[in-house]
Amino acid sequence: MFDYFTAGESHGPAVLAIIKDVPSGLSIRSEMINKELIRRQQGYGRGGRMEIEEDRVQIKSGVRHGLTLGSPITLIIKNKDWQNWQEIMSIEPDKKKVQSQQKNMTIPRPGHADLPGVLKYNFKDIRNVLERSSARETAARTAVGAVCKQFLKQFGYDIKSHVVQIGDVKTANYSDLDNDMDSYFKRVENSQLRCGDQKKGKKMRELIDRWRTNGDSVGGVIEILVFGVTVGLGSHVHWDEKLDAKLSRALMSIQAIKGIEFGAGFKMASLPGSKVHDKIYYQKEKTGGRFYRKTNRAGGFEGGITNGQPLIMRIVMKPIPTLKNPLHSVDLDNKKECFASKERADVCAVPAASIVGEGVVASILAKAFTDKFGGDSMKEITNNYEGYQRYIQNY
Ligand code: EPS
Repeated sequence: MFDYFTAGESHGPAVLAIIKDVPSGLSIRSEMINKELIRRQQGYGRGGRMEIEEDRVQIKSGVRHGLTLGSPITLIIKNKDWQNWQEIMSIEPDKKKVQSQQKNMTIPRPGHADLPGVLKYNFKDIRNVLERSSARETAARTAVGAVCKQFLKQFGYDIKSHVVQIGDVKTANYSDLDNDMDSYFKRVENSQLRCGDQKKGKKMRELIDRWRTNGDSVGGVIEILVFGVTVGLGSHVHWDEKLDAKLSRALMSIQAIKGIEFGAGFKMASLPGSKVHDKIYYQKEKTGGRFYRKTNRAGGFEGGITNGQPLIMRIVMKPIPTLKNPLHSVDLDNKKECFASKERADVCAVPAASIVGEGVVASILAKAFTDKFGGDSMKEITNNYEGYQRYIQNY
């Protein structure tokens, strides 16, 4: 369940997604998907495009009277900018020869899919690659993520994210925070940087403004957290069933993401085992016993299986490759050295990617959850889940 694919070009008529199997009886509203789309559009550092777009979903199948039917769900988000690109991006043959009047894009941007894309697909115009490699596609993934979040919410899962680094400005990771978490994450939601530390957020904003003035771009680090996770999702039995690996693959597929770490992450390399592994405790309660930990350096996984602790993941986003002050490149037409194409671009898309990351995590967890507790309807899944919870409590 919850397999999906996306389609659509950045300046084509729309981006869309089809989710293949969703259990029946899940309550879905356009507004809940729109809320996530709006969150994704709000981050600081975006370029002119975000002033044009006003992302709203159209649900075209799989939902009746607000409830899922178990049939594929089609989600469409129109590209408002299509108005300005109808001829260049025409689906019909180019009778007016607009394309021949427009120059092909022939100078690849270092760091972008441009050069490997044209070589692989035998294109002379880089636009044929960049339209699909564009991060516009993440609007569709965010919409899918909203459906998956709604599913997971029924079982008490809560996915949060915040920006912990922009350029060299760093703020505390979740494990180092001693704030009240509710008010911390309220501040994150009210911050255009998605940073819960106001002073650091101001510095991040100044940094983005500086790189904008310099015609450059800047990346950062996002932390994604999941609370309320059941013990036992994923498996140690097969390499491709390890859930931390599945999450890594999905998160690494977000445009411009170049690395991931869980829990204490790369810091583990410099610590002895005794300072890394989370000691196990047991508490006898009225409802049965409970294993627990006082630390969470594992980030919620042992052996590729969720261990009942919150999931903690951090992903690094490289600076956007489209630069106002472009880098050295080579023209595909004449092979002469020159500077890369200048396109309208974002300076920093880290806060926006933080929302995309939440959605991508939701899609993988919804799938893992139904792999374990699967059924055709919400009722059947709920029964399976509750039976397992009873078993765990009585273990
Ligand atoms: C993108 C380039 C920019 C971004 C775009 C991703 O678009 P444009 O080329 O139209 O200025 O704004 O992101 C989105 C449209 C979006 O919805 O996130 C790129 O090259 O990846």
